[in-house]
Amino acid sequence: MTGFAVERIEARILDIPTIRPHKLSFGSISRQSPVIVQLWLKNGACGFGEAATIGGPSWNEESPESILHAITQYLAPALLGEFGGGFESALARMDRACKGNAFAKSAIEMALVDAVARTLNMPAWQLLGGKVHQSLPLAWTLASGDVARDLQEAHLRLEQKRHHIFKIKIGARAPEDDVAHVSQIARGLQGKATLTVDVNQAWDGNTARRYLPPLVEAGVTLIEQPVARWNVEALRSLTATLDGALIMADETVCTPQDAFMLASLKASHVFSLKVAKHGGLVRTRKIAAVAEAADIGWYGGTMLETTLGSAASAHVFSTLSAQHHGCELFGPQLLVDDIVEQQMPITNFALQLPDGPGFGVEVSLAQLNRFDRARQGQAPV
Ligand code: MUC
Ligand code: MG
Repeated sequence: MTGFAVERIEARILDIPTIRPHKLSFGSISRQSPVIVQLWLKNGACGFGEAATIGGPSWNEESPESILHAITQYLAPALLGEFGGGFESALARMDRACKGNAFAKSAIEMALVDAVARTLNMPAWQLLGGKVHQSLPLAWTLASGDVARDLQEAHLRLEQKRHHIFKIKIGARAPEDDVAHVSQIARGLQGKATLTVDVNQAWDGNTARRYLPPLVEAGVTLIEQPVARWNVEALRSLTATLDGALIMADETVCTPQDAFMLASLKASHVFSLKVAKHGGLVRTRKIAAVAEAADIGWYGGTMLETTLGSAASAHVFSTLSAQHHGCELFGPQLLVDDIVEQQMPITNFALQLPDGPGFGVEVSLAQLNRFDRARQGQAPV
C-alpha cells in the first residue's frame, strides 16, 4: 500500500479568457481563473484536479487566490506522505487541517481520485460506484444580455445538435425587463427548446412570488436559485405554490446538512450538484443520496470548469440515479481554449462520458504553462 502514499502536490492559477462576456446577476465575467492541482503518488502515478470559481469571490466565499493559498499552505501539507488510496480518510485529514474551503478540497480530492484510478488503470466512474449513464443532455447558458445575440447563439446550437436546453441568466436588471427578455427568447425558440432561468440569488421572496409566474407563463420550466442563499422560507413557499415549473436550489445546497434541511422542509424540487461547492466527488454522491431519498431530482451543475473539471464532474454524475434534469457541463465551450488534448464529444444534444483511465482526458502541460498566471508574459517553455 506504500505505493499509494502522496508524494507531491503542486497547484497553480490559470487565466483563460471567455469567448464573450458572460453576464450574471452579480456581474459580468470575461475570463475564468481555475486552480489546477497536480498530485503524484509514490508509485509514480500523476493525477489532475481543478477548482473553478466565477467572478473571483462573487459566487461564494472562495476565490482562485484563496483556493491556491488553502491548498499550498494547509491541505497539501496535511496529505504529504499519507495514504492516498482512501478518499474518505484523505477528506477527514483535510477537514482537520482546514475548516470549510470546499472548492480547495475538491481540487485535491479530484487529483487524488484521478491518480488512484490511473494506478488501477480504471475510469474514475468505476471507483465512484459504477456508471449508469453513458451520456447526459447538455444545457447551454444564454448570458450575453442581448436578445438578438442570445437567439443567434441558441439557433446555432440547435442546428449543430449540441443543445436544446437553454438556461438564461437573469437578475441583473429590473424584474420587468427580465420577464420581457425571457419572453422574447421564449417566443423565438417556441417548440424547439426547453428553457430554464438562473436568478443567482438576486430576488427577494416577494419579487420572486410576483415575477416567477409570468416567466412560467412564457415557457420556463426550471427556476434556479431565485432568492438569496439564506432565504429557505421563500424557496419553501415557491416550491409549494408555483405551478408549472420546478424550483432548483444551487447556492443554498452545498453540504449534506444543507441537502437534508432543504429535503426536510420540502424547499426544492431539484438540487444543482457541483463538485466544487460540495467539496469533491465523494461528497457530491452524498448530496445526491439525500436527494434520491427525498424524491428530489438532480441537475449536473458547473462552475465553468475546463474539460478537466467538467470530465471529473461527468464521471460522478454518470453514477447517479435516473431522476435527473440533464447537465450544463459546457464550460469548455465558453472558454477560448482548453487544457486537454481532446475535448469530450457532444452528440445528439448530449455530452458523452469519456472512458479511459482516470477522467478519460489527457491534460496538456504546454497548455497549463501557456495559461499559467505566474508565467503570463513569459516565453512559452
Ligand atoms: C451558476 O450559478 O449556476 C453555471 C453556469 C453558468 O452560466 O453560470 C454558472 C453558475
Ligand atoms: Mg446557479
